[in-house]
Amino acid sequence: MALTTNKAVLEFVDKAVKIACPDKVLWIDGSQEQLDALYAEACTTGEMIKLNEEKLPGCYYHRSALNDVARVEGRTFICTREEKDCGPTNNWMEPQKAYKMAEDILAGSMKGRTMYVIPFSMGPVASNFAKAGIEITDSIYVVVSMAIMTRVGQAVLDKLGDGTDFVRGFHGKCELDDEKRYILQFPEDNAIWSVNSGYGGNVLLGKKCFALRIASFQGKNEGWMAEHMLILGIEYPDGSIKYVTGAFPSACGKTNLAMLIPPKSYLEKGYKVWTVGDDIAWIRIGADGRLYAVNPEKGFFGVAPGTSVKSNKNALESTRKNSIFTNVVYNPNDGTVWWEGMDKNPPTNALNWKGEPWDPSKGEKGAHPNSRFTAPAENCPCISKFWEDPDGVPLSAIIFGGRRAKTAPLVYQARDWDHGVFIGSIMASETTAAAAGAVGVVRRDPMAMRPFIGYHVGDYFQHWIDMGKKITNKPLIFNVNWFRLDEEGHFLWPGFGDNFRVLEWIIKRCEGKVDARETEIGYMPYAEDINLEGLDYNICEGKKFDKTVLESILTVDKEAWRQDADSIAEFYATVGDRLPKELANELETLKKNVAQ
Ligand code: OXD
Ligand code: MN
Repeated sequence: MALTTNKAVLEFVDKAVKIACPDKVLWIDGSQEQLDALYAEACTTGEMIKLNEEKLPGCYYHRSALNDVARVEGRTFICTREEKDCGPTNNWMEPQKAYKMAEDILAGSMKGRTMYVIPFSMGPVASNFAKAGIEITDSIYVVVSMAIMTRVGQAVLDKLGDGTDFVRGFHGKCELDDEKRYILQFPEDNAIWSVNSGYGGNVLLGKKCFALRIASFQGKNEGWMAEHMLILGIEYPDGSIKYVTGAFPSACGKTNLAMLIPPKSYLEKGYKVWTVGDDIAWIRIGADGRLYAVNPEKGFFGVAPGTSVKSNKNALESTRKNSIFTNVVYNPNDGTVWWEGMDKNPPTNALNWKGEPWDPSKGEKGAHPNSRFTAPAENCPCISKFWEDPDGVPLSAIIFGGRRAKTAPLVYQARDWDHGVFIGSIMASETTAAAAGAVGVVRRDPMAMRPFIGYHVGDYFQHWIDMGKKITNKPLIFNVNWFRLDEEGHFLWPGFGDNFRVLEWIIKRCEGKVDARETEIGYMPYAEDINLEGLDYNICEGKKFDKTVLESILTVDKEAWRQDADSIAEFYATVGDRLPKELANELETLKKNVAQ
């Protein structure tokens, strides 16, 4: 039975029913009873496997199709009416053509299946930041995952009332045909259609599709920002807490930073880090002219491999109950899961992510490199008590980061807002030997949003510049780079928990408690102002981290920056004439500053 009388919602569902022809329609009310029944059903069909109730209470295992293990950027489209509005970082498809194509693919595809209607909210339901969505799907995996990642059920419909401001998400597994897989965003219609996939990033429509692609467009029109950012709070021994957001390209340790455990010397003094969000921040200007951030999600959809007690104890502990594991190793003997990097004891007689018998001694990986956990944020030992605050948390700083072997120093601070936007716009990662392809190739990933900006990248930059004019009490903007290498390829900075030492300097800057030197690229710390107390890090055999090494990663290599300026100019040329003049000016300033 429908859970609402909202005409727009009912019309949307009716239309989907007419297209996909399900046998049955089930509205998701958000009750545990209903979710338990769906888990039980998924276990009878083999879609999910119940894990060991004692070791992993309330946890389930799921395998995706072998051809369906990651987001598909090449098959993701922004369907604006005008091609020129989608910009050079997105694929474009004309909306009517896209709807027709997806409709043909979905036609009759739910015959013999149940259609689930999921009312969901991005952001705490009562918050002014929150936005409603309806996701239609024929996948129980999607329903139960959405119930972890978002707020679902009756409360969302109650808040929506007769309103029409909701995102219309239509997902169908269809045949899981990767040749006909499409992730279609219609920002001008508040709509998302996703077909032929069952992989989280493509089908949990609240996440990348809504909370970033659609929401970034909504934010531009409504005067707020949807960003690919973690949110964390740093608590001082006196109990005061300062909040920062951080944007990092993938494989830069974003989840680790969001859940960082400070070094022992800080813990002993009473410092703590609190997680508000690990992936997405919705940011608005508060009545006091400061920026406030809300995590629109309710769970973590994290990469499993590499997550261990050592690398991220808090993330691992978040997955110990009421979580779903996808494409990791499954041990049918005791109903547990495992992945590379969890510990040094892979199970014997277990099954790999494809469901095949797996022998760890043969060297083949058991978990897919993009295997995931879907875990409730409330499980996280360091979850902030303000993580569901409807007003969000006030931001002291915005941190951009990248993976650069040489050019970018450990940390530097923007001169002002526009310079900070410039720093975000030129964010980049260099490919490492671990990834396929050439080593050291710079990939520009502005604000870590390249695959997630739901409109023209030039207009997105302009929105950042325009927001700066409205924020009377601006956060400071910083860039960090944990990944400086020596000539032999060793990491010069210890990273992980020791990144707290840099966070401390950042907060001190925000509070005006520490000086900095002005350099060609912005403000940089005096080496003595980064606290190295208790730091014991071997860069490699015979080479220890010390103040001299720190000084070496706090310098500006003008030659490297000259080359970078050329590469930025190339990137900016692709943005075209919608590049804000403020950013073009910043590039000119950089060129001048690093000229001979
Ligand atoms: C993610 C991503 O899964 O950024 O969070 O790809
Ligand atoms: Mn992400």
